[in-house]
Amino acid sequence: VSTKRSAKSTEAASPAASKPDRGDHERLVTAYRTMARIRRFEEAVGTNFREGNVHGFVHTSIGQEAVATGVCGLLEEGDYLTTTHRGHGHCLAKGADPTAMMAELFGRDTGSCRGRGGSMHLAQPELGILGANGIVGAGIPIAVGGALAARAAGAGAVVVAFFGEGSVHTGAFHEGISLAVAWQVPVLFACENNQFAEFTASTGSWGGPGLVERAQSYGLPAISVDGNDPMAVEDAVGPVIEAMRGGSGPAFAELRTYRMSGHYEGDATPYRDETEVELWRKRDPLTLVREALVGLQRADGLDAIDREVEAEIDAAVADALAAPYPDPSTVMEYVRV
Ligand SMILES: Cc1ncc(C[n+]2csc(CCOP(=O)(O)OP(=O)(O)O)c2C)c(N)n1
Repeated sequence: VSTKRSAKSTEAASPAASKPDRGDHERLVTAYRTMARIRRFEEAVGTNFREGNVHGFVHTSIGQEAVATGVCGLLEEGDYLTTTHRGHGHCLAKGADPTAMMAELFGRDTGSCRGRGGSMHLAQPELGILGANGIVGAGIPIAVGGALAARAAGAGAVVVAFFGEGSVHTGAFHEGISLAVAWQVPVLFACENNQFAEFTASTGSWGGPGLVERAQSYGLPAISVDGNDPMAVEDAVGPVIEAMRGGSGPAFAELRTYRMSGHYEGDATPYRDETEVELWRKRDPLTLVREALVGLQRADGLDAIDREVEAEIDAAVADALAAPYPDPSTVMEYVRV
């Protein structure tokens, strides 16, 4: 790629971008801890990919932690989610155990899918995690099916379909959102707009109006939120989820964020503009929450949280490294033929 393509996002420099300065400090600390766990997990995944411990392609969500944290913080145990090839943060924020997840990425027998799935096929149905997915858009119809089942069960559960803005070009998005509106099932279409789909800036990759207008054209309510501010995400998405629990139909939320990682580990990102990256770095979700707590004079516990999280993830890596690979004789287990 010879010409750097800018995502032309104005969010980073925009005075309208929200700052996480609302709410009490406990909400901020809780969000900080969840985001720090995701950040540290993703950093460890990157290191271990380079060291050859993580197999296959791996996509991290560094910079996007406030989306997973804000949305999943609103979910209850009985709620469900589907996610994508970039789903580690969503799974952790929904309650997945980092030790079982790390072992899964390392292909070990102690992994959450016994080492069969890896990063792009993480799933823990017992936690409501219906699955990551290597096929762009493919989690969306699964979420709609989950929402149909949830409504039939009658317990007020909701389903969140996480997907990137690149997925709105797929037939699965069109089919899934159309059917959800027709059936009026409780699914939140959570579109994580991280400004890029692989190596293509999102701006200019569609000719029509924005994501919200596109979603509204299907006949469902749609909002757009600062996805680098976990409090803004909670405040905006909370009432939407509550309405769905009360029986309202599906809804769409664009969460505006920025992928600080490459598309996959090892992507040197020659296609993007460094000035833009630097602007977004100033709006790093962890930095924003730390600054908000400093402003409230309540940041004293954050370094201890960092140390706890680091120890937890280091232990997860050590555990994964020590765990056995699945025995070759079990290769046909869990496979339907
Ligand atoms: C159906 C399908 N088409 C193409 C691909 C190749 N592919 C993998 S990730 C990706 C970009 C996805 O962008 P987006 O949905 O915005 O998610 P992000 O990577 O930004 O999180 C593409 C095109 C695929 N995996 N599946």
